[in-house]
Amino acid sequence: MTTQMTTTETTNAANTKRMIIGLGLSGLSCARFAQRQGWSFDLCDSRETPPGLADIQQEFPQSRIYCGNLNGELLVSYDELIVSPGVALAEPAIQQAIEAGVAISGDIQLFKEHVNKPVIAITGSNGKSTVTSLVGDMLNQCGLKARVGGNIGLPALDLTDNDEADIYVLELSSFQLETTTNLNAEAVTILNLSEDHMDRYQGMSDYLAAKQRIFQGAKRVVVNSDDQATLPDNTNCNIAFSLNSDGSSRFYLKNHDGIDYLYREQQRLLSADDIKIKGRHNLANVLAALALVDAVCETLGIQLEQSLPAIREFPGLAHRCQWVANLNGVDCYNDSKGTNVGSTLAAVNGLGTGAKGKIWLLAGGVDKGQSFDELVQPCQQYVAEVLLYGRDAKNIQQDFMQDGKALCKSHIFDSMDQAFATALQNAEAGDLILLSPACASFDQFRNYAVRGEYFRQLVMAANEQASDKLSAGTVNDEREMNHD
Ligand code: UMA
Ligand code: ADP
Repeated sequence: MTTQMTTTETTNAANTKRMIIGLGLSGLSCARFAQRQGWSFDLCDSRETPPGLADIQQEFPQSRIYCGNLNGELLVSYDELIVSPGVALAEPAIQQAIEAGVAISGDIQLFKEHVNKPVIAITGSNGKSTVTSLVGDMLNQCGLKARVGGNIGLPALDLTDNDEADIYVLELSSFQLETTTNLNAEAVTILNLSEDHMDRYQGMSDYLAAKQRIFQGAKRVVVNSDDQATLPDNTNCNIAFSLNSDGSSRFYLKNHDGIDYLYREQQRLLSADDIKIKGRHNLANVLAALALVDAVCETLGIQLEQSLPAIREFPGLAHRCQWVANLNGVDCYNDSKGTNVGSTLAAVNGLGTGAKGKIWLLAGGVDKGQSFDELVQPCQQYVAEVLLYGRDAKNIQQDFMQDGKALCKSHIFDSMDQAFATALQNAEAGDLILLSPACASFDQFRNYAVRGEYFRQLVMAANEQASDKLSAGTVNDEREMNHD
């Protein structure tokens, strides 16, 4: 069934009968917003006992709360459904309501209708959080008050509790965009497109169609010249960025005497060596951030040059190709946020290029319906062995086979612990151990951050053992020396 996306601009009428679907972060931010507006509303969640239910009942005593399977008959009795991103519009009960003419909305729709400050909106398959945070830092560096939220973890509506912002920077997922109409943002971008969430979409064109809703009413569109899928149909007001210097993009990378520099047209802005976040994918992220800030300079009365110190200082976000420790010459990286093939490709290529040794890649979890074929070539080039664990490890291994032959070396383990122990046993000085699962985490962990922290602790425990051994060795050596 194709999801019907008949989202409408909502009415702000206090007497509209509203149902907020989903009791996660977004649903609760919508409920708090609705309460601040003095609207009446009910709440529901498809889970029998959503987390924190008792507290939610206490916080919203005026609302009826329905838990368990969504009920179409109930939903058609409302004027508007405010649907959380984790709930698919394809749910039969929601489709029944849409067919009956019930309006569909979401937290970003409410946000856009309430806020009248400029908005920068960022989507894409990978790099959203990195670019969103960096753009926020760059604007703050220019002396503005930029507030950052959305899919990055802080619901957009939670930013509206006071009105101090000069500009909002929002990370938006395809799920959020499905319920957003005419965002009318000052500047928007689809950073890149690769397979993700194929369990929620019928294919890439369905997934892209959701992302393209970000273009609706946008004043400026930042496009990635290296990824044609990011271009809107109307190309009038685009600002392009590219990792190539073929002259077609306003922001680009160019090499002089072995050093990459970032340019705006003829102006050299900064050197790649000045940027702390590593890998070519991160240079693309910085170019995108520069283009987005450039797009709002005139409106906000700032100069792009003012923002550059924030780029030099940006340390990167946790769980994204984050260095953890060096264990006897083996660097360990936590890229737990690598939850799809595109991000793991970027991590393997980014860390593999220039590495002295090979990568021991820990991957696996819940595969979200994607194909892992694209990983074969970079794994052949840079990876010693792919150490697989988690629910869909077998699916990944199957994609690494052709006519019964393994295209790259892989092994399935019962747990991440075992995979890590094997990597550690076999890695030689100069090699890397990289957790970049290419999968979602929720078969074994609460979320990617918990998974990344678990990996970090495995590394730190191994680090302590190694230094205990070292100091035991030192003591023994000293004893032996004394004895002598
Ligand atoms: N759920 C149900 N039934 C319901 C409601 C939720 O089973 O009735 C389940 C969902 O399937 C999901 C979980 O509960 O597994 C959370 O869903 P939610 O819609 O309540 O999620 P929120 O807590 O509101 O968090 C959402 C985003 N989560 C999703 O889109 C799944 C968060 O992005 C985002 O930070 C937050 O809003 C604030 O805007 C997370 C994410 O994984 C990090 N996003 C995806 C991604 O980045 O790939 C899109
Ligand atoms: P998102 O918010 O889109 O998930 P993040 O900035 O959190 O993006 O990064 C998620 C994962 O994608 C990390 O593993 C990171 O290393 C990788 N990544 C970041 N930027 C890019 C990019 N431009 N292209 C491909 N992968 C990227």
